Amino acid sequence: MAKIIDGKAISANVKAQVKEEADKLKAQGISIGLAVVIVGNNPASRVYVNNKKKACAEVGFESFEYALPEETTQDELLALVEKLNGDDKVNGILVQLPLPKHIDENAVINAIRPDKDVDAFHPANVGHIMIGDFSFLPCTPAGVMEMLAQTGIETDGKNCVVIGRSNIVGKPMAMLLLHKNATVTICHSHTKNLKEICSKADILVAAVGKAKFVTPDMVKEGAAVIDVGMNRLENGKLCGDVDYDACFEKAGYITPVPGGVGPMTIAMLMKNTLTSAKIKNNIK
Ligand code: L34
Repeated sequence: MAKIIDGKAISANVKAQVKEEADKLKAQGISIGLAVVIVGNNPASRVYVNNKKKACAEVGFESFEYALPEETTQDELLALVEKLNGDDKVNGILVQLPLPKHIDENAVINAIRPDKDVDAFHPANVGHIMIGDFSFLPCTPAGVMEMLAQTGIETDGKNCVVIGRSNIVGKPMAMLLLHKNATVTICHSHTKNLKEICSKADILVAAVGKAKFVTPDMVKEGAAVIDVGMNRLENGKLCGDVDYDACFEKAGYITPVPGGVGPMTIAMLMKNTLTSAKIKNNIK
């Protein structure tokens, strides 16, 4: 029977640490600000952005929301990013993805100043991560690593399988596990023998975007099963990429959805914003 990894509790620990440090900075007259940009009316993005603003309030950051209409042009969005790049009150800039189809996401990501890129999506930061010399880690994979660490799940020498190869989760997730001495396999839609590969994983990370994709035959007895999926079922319920109920008996550890990786993503965003402010003010 699996032990549930409580993302809410672990994210609360991370946010408490961030708040403690933010309070120290405040005492020195340094305030910390995060700009959150949302374009269009994606209801899921709205929820996530609201959760980010709420977290800012919890840790004592200022948040500046820019909610732009669906019809916003790429040039208008780039102009806003440019303005935020130069705004001294803004330590971190987050442009919530996905963006409307007429906007080139890469063009927007490339426009964010790397030292304010608290998502760590800019190619300069991606490169730093690849080398292992970084200030920011992408929030979701960093959140997964924090969950593993706080739960006492060893990565050194372990077989880790990541399902999904997105720039936001799959690829950086694999790299962070590699930095912690795991043997890492990345699976994707063209992978042959997916079940066989997954069922050898000590740590299985699902980031596919398909509800209940991971079934018990893909899970090794006692494995840690980390669910990055955030799928909305027709009944409006949230569901991860893992068939949670079916895998519960076989897994050693499992993350729920909601209350698993989602809150961790937000806690790590707070940590990155703090880091950005510390770097700017030469605080170690
Ligand atoms: N730029 N875009 C940018 N940065 C990110 O880090 C994200 N991501 C992903 C989507 N687009 C992004 C997020 O913020 C996914 N994501 C995210 C953040 C928070 C939550 C889920 C996804 C979250 O709060 N999840 C809650 C449930 C929320 C609900 O009720 O819908 C949970 O408990 O899992």
